[in-house]
Amino acid sequence: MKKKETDLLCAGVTRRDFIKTCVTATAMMGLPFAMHTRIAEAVETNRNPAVIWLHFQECTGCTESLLRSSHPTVASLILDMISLDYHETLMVGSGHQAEKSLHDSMQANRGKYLLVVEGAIPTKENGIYCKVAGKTAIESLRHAAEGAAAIITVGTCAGYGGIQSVAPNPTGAVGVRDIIKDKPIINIPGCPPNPYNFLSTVMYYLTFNRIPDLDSLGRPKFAYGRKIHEHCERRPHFDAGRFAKAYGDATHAEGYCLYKLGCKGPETFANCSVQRFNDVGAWPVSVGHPCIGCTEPHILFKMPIAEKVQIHEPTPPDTYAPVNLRDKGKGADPLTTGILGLAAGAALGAGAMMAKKLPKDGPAEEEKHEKSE
Ligand code: FSX
Ligand code: SF4
Ligand code: F3S
Repeated sequence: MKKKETDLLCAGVTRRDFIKTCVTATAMMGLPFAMHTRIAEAVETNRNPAVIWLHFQECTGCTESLLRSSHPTVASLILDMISLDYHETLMVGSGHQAEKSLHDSMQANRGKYLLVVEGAIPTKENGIYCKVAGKTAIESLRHAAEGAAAIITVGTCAGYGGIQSVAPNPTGAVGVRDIIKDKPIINIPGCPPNPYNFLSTVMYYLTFNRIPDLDSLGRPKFAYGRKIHEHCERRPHFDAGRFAKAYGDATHAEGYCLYKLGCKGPETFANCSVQRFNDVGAWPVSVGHPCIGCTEPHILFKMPIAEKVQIHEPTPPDTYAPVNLRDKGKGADPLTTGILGLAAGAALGAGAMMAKKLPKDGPAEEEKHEKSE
């Protein structure tokens, strides 16, 4: 048995759970099913990258949901895939001992470690509103970013400022990308984000040794490339004009669309309606709460929950056959794509269906190569 596999089993992750998680992550990344073996291999023989995890202005919900959730496999895998050298919430050491771990890891792994950041960074009054070990958040971030290979922000606070940055933004809170300009930054927004999005991003990095394709807000396209409105189970009600009118009334109990209660799904890019949370298939809309746009910096806490969002670019539900309007006349006709869509739907499982949700620009070179094999 390979050493890494032993480690995983010791960490309470069965071989079956491990492969299942790799399959889920493979589907989430929009990669062909067969790639899950390469991902499993990369994790098992991984470089065990050193990770430094900093916390600034936040509620710590991101770490809580990542590591103390009902996802024992996800939590164990995250902790086992990486060498977590510094994490203020989890580490046993404190004071000078903790600072020494941070310093030693940055020295030993210079240029190679991953820096994970949770929480916004206050910039007003020279950053005095958030200090750890006598250093402001800006100082700690700049110092840790210097030797990092890449930075992953976890949560909308670290990505874009989050709740702290809501007007009048008394502390001048901003996201990492407003301060660090010379390092690759991957944003995994959400308040909190789905643990699988973080897990899949790390797995992608370990497998391909590069960061995934990102959208204009620095989010991996495989997880944030589609609006949740496209896969929402209440979408047929939206299309039929059936809307919940009040919490707890008959229309709400019937499961009607939550748009008129303020659902931001039509303008929110995320995979919640597909990936869901807590291994029980739940997500905000499924339990009757409108999406509050927690992955969108211009929506989360910037728009009242009950306010209806303007729909700028209506997108069809995912169940319709794809029709490429821009290339009208060049591709297959809608009837053909409809029949192909039905055949594909019958042939593929839910995981494989995710594989067609590739970024608009198509797969990266390695992925194309994998597909042609
Ligand atoms: Fe923010 Fe995360 Fe929301 Fe809380 O670390 S994204 S307030 S869930 O904790 O940063
Ligand atoms: Fe679902 Fe919200 Fe879209 Fe309605 S508006 S279909 S509840 S995502
Ligand atoms: Fe956030 Fe909306 Fe998903 S509130 S968790 S993006 S459903």
